[in-house]
Amino acid sequence: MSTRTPLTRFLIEAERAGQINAELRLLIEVVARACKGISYAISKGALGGVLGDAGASNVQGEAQKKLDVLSNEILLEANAWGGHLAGIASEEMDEPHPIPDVYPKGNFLLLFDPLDGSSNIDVNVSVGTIFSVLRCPDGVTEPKTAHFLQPGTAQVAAGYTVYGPSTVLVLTVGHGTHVFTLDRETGSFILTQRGVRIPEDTQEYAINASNARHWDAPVKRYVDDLVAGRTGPRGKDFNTRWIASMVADVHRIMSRGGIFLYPVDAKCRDKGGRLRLMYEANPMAFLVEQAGGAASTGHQRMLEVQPAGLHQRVPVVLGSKNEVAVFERYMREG
Ligand code: AFP
Repeated sequence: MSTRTPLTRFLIEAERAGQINAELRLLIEVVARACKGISYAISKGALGGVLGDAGASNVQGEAQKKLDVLSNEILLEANAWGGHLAGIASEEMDEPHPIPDVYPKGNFLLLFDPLDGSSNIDVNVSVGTIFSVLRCPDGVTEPKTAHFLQPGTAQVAAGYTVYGPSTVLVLTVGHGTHVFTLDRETGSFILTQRGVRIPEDTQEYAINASNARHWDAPVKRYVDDLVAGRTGPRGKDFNTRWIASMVADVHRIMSRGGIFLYPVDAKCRDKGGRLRLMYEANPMAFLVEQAGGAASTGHQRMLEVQPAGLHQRVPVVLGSKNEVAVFERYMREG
């Protein structure tokens, strides 16, 4: 008998264990199937006519790539008819997307960044999809923005899919973080790691160092001490990586530890930060905490931030929990 555990079996066993209900199981299956479609579209590269700019901008004022638009459409179409959702929010859409009246409504809200890291697509570097699932408030059938503005602690599921050398889905339903690898021969996501544990300490950090002149003093001091290595107050050498695809940088941390930082700086202060709370920071924070790591704004646990806007940005630090605590100490010391 096969010892391989496909995603479907994993989710049925989670339902039997009372961790999820049938509607949430269907939701996750549908999102995973949509991610397979995105993976296949991306893998065509220049042969698929899907590279380059779409010729429009999103709510963030950022130029949309063709694959941003296509990924968003794949996720919207896949989730419209299943009856598991009351509403959808996306980085690519200003307002929440209603479920068409011709379809039944469900009890969940789905939020996603359909293609994170899209500035890397045209140079064939890993990109990904990030998603977050919330409960729709009781009695609400036409959810408005306010109904989505729940803190990260309210998430019932979160995940990302990295479209890299292999396509990997990383998922939590609140009982650990688990890794599934796409078997392209069968089209199934197969469980390849049950119960990720992020090492509590690290010697690897991820930050965009070109922003150094814009950093606040505590951030500058923290990074300078990392660079000083064993000759400085940290007493050990550090290595650095910056892929500029959050999903890829976070997946490295899931795989071997590390700390990821996108602090607020003079360049992005007026926006509140670079990364978005609802569909980037919160799902990643849920996944990282469920894997034994930590995620914060530098001052506050990420999952406890009370959202004020659907596309709100926040400073982000996450990863190996002892290193996140060291960064937070630098921030307290000023
Ligand atoms: P894009 O989706 O516009 O490529 O942005 C990716 C991202 O939101 C996140 O995935 C990266 O960690 C971060 O931005 C990279 O930001 P910089 O381009 O400022 O390094």
